Amino acid sequence: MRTVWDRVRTWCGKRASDTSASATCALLACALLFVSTARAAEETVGAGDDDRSAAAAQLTESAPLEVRWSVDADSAWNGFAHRVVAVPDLDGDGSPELALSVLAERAVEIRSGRDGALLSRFTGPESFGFELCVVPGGAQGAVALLVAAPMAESGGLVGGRVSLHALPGGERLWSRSGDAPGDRLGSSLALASDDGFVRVSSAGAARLIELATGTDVESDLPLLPWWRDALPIGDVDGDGRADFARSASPASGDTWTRVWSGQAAEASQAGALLHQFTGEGDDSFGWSVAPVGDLDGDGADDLIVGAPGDDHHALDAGAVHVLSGRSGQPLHVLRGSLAEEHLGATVGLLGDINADGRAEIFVTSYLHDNTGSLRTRLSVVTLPESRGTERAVTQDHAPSRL
Ligand SMILES: [Ca+2]
Ligand SMILES: [Ca+2]
Ligand SMILES: [Ca+2]
Ligand SMILES: [Ca+2]
Repeated sequence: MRTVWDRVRTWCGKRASDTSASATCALLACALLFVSTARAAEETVGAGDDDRSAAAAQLTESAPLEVRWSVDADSAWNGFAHRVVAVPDLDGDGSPELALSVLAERAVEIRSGRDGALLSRFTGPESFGFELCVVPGGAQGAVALLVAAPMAESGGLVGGRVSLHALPGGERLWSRSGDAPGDRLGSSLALASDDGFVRVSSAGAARLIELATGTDVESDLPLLPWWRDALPIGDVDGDGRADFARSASPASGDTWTRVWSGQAAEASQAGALLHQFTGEGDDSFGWSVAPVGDLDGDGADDLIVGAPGDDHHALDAGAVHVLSGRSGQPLHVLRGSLAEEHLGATVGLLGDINADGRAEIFVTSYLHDNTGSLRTRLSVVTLPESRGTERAVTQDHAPSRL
């Protein structure tokens, strides 16, 4: 799939006259290159594991989409749903919510998981919402949201900023700026394996920050290629240790997602390669990946993979694959139906919003507005009837990628 990648560049071109949008575009370009570079390094590290790779799964189609609700971007190219993460219930209706960023508007929105209603919206500096990370006990035991703005300026310097916000209102609890020009603090975020800390990357190094106060515990930590781009995916082989997944760079033209045994935080000592899933043609399989809990009840966590360039029903209609973590076999496949719909550019588990035992996932797609521009649509979709049991929202849900 060339078009999503192209769209990022197209969007950047359209917004080139807008200084802030240009800065955001520069950041997007850097991030994509960063991912490409990291993954190129990973290819070398992981090459020896390929001998143990599983055969590419043969995917089969399942029932039609059951869309619970959808919300469309207010305008084209505004970066709506650049990042989306599930958040535990905030309004007491028993359903989890979603936090999402509208990147070009420097905004974060909290929306009801039940119906998509806007619960709150708060804004920040340039590139606010580039990364999001849910912190379950971040504000005196209440849920908080860590928001990265790696292109934020402070004192005339683009050092980046990371801030913690109480939910649902978004009140700022603390913020941290980068130390030097070009620092880009907040290029990536990941909760540390020890409770109460988050690992925050900047341009040249990473630091460990205490969530309660925002103060550094360690600084000048090395940027480990494995670490910074590995996605915790749950325990897919049932050995009690969290495993992790990575995908081919979107820019490489390759389409694969690999799953390794072991802790993401220890990814420099990666364990065995458990699965290698390969896409078809230019379907961009692996563009997005997320943990989804144990859907089929076999005691091992499963995963969800987006393929927004899937051409099964129409050119670049897109697809979402739900895969068994233990066997690697497909549990469900959801496909887009319209040309350039790009279903699956962002995917993740929301939870069970109507307590019927069937999981709801969130997924983005694109639709053409009446000017011919593309707007992002965020939808919550019920997975087809499964044999499995439902899990709570994954708290350490890592963001998927644009
Ligand atoms: Ca709720
Ligand atoms: Ca494991
Ligand atoms: Ca399972
Ligand atoms: Ca449900």
